[in-house]
Amino acid sequence: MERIGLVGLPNSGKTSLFNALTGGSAMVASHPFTTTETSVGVAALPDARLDALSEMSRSRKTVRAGVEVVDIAGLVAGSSTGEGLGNRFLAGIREVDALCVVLRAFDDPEVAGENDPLEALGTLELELVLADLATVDAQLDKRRKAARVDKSLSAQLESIEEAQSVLSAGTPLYRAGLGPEHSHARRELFLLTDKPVLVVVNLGEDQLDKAEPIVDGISAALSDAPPGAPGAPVEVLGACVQLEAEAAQLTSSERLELLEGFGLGEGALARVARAAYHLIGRRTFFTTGDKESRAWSFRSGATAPECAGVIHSDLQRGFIRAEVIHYDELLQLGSWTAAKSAGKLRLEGKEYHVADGDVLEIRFNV
Ligand SMILES: Nc1nc2c(ncn2[C@@H]2O[C@H](COP(=O)(O)OP(=O)(O)OP(=O)(O)O)[C@@H](O)[C@H]2O)c(=O)[nH]1
Ligand SMILES: [Mg+2]
Repeated sequence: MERIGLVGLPNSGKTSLFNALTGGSAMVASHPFTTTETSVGVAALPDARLDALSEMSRSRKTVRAGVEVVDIAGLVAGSSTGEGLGNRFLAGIREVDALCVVLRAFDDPEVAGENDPLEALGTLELELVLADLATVDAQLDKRRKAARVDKSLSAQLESIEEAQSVLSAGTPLYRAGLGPEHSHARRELFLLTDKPVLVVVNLGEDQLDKAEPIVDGISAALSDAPPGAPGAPVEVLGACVQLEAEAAQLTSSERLELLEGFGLGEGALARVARAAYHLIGRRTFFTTGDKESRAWSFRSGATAPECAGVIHSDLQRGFIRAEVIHYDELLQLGSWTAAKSAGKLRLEGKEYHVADGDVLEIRFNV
């Protein structure tokens, strides 16, 4: 399964965010480099659609989809050449499919380090760019020679050269809007900035009323792409990680009360988890019945048999067809039986591409 990795300077609140998202208990401390080994956890994905289905079916159990999150060691200036925990950081980040950059904005004299999120972004991006540039430079000569002999390698060479010119200008590849087909050609280089990115600005409680200008400032800096680049916008979310972490320990009604007291609605964790889930290309389909209602995670673009295989390999092997209805239509009709008698269940075969929000029942035979 795809994973999103938390990346940031020491003491930016990565592990606090990791624990809050995953219900984990990895060590959090006010000194830098508290995290030395990566930890992996699953963040459950709040989903109002699932809650509504579960209520409709009076399900005894409700099972959420999840997104795998990796807590990575902190990065400092010079990490690309081995400062701090440089190598460990680089290894951790190479293994994930998307990055969640955590920038510290909160001010706390007890916690070592700076709280200028823009400067932190600059430091992080520079290290990532330098590490990528070193990788690209080490490969280019060899690949140019190879492409002279084997012309089929020239498209790949071109996209690596393109990456070099972007990186040489100090721009991370995720900002350059190069398109997924180029990224595919560069995949075997495992470049750090060739992954989709989401930014979380870790705000202090005292900053919640001025969160917008802080978050907007980071968004503006990130949209500063090279001229002409389509540049997919990077999503930036503000969160008071400490407050959210405390709230995550409470029962759901107490949590809502606390967060609403701060004007935070359902809280930022749900938004972070959802943004991460979408960033790594995950989508959700549902199954619902009196036993359980469940959200299943699938890769965007998957077919009905592939989705059946997410439930159980037998269902994929023996797939005959799927009965499908979109969740909102089902909710309107009020029950699976009602949908069936109204003739609203579509029968879909092996070629059907499942849509986010579809409710499925698989017919199979093994
Ligand atoms: N005041 C305040 N402190 C926070 C907040 N988030 C985290 N902290 C504190 O900052 C310190 C560092 O938090 P961690 O979650 O360990 O940070 P980290 O980024 O994982 O740090 P390393 O693993 O050392 O790279 C801890 O003392 C936290 O309690 C916040 O929103 N407000
Ligand atoms: Mg940590």
